Amino acid sequence: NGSRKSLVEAAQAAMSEYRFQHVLRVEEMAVALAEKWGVDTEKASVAALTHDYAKERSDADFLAKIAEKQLDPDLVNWGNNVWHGIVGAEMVKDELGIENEDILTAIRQHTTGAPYMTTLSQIIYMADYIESGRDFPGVEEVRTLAFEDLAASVGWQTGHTLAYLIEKQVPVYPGTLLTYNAWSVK
Ligand code: DGI
Ligand code: FE
Ligand code: FE
Ligand code: FE
Repeated sequence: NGSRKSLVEAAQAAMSEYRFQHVLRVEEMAVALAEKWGVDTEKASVAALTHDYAKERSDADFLAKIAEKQLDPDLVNWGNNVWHGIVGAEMVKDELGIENEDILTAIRQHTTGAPYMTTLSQIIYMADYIESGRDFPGVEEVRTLAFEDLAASVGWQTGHTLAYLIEKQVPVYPGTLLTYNAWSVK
């Protein structure tokens, strides 16, 4: 069930202490953003506590879930970074009993974003990026921006993530490109 204590325990059991501490910091930031932007803080807490639930699962687990749930067949061509949100949401649903589609969609979209994101989805996408343990050039500016213009902060993250992937010569998931086109300043 979805009580906070049970979700904290499920997250802790599913991942390293280092990642668990990241999850708790994402929850803190997501709740602060939810208060600022008038979103249900309990939904923000549940989505944050479960967003990386599947991050340490095996590739075989993800491939089995893609087949079981008949997800987009192209997903098999990607890897953990793309799977742990999109496919991981199915594990959160099936293993933790989270049925709320707003929460599941926010988990699905937390890495790649999407052309349309609810305020909850935008909050989880941003909280993951700007939680207090993150440190990269511009983090203070984008933290401030998320509390002033949430949509602009989504565009900021998407542009910087795309530039980072290209700089690293990492393949860009098509959904990430759709997010960039939708949220970059025209
Ligand atoms: O799970 P976290 O580390 O907290 O953060 P995340 O889920 O936002 O991102 C995980 C990784 O995914 C990060 O190193 C960047 C990478 N990523 C984001 N978009 C794409 C991507 N990797 C690929 N290959 N393609 C993408 O479009
Ligand atoms: Fe993640
Ligand atoms: Fe993220
Ligand atoms: Fe995360």
